[in-house]
Amino acid sequence: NILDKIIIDKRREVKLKKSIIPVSQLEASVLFNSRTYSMSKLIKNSPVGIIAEHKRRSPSKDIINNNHSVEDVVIGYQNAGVCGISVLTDGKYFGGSLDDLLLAKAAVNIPLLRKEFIVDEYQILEAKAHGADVILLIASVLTREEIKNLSEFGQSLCLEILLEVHNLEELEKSILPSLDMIGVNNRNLKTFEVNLDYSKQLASKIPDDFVKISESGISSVEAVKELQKYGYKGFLMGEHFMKTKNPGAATAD
Ligand code: IGP
Repeated sequence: NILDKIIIDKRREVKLKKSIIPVSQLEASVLFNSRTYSMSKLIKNSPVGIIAEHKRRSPSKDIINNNHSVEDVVIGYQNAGVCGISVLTDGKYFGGSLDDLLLAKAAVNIPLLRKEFIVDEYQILEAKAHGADVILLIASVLTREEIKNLSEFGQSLCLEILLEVHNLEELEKSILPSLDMIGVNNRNLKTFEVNLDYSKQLASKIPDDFVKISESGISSVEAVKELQKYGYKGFLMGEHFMKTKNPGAATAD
């Protein structure tokens, strides 16, 4: 399946990067206590916590939007009043880059999530060095031990952690105090099947200490309202905005 392929590529990518820019050098470019924005607090205090995503393409949909500059998209999102922005930094499968994250950081002053397949602390240092406030950890590709180590490392850099799950087994193995938000991905990353029922089914199993996020396949106000009934405070939406002519304006609706 595609996810296994992505992870193999990621491990290779990190290894290569480490041989070019060693950890010590990357560490030197990180401002360890630089200011971060709390996405979880903004979402908790918002009536509708939208996290809008910058996504050019995806393995399931191919090209979604290739016409806009990152700056235009993220400024549009910020003007629309979203609680945070997710920036895809994977190049091969999603057409993103760490430069996109840096450009977003320079353009807006709301929380940014590095949307990446994180398998190594190195990528967390990169996230910090490029202006991220939040990192994503995907439970299906990490062991409990890895989730613990990576999330604690992220928090030590003042980053918040969004942990993504897709089923009960992943959720149960992942519950740790070092997480800030738990997201249920409505898309199965192995088959690309999308169903909001995944969020509905898992909602009651997520402890209340974590801000609940529903991710993927959300495209209407009705869907958001329905998911709110299950306790979801945050909604990660990409394609619905990106496929329009003006992603920021679509978000304002
Ligand atoms: C956004 P959508 O269906 O609104 O474009 O989904 C986001 O949830 C999705 O891009 C995503 C994702 C991921 C991408 C969720 N988890 C992990 C890459 C890796």
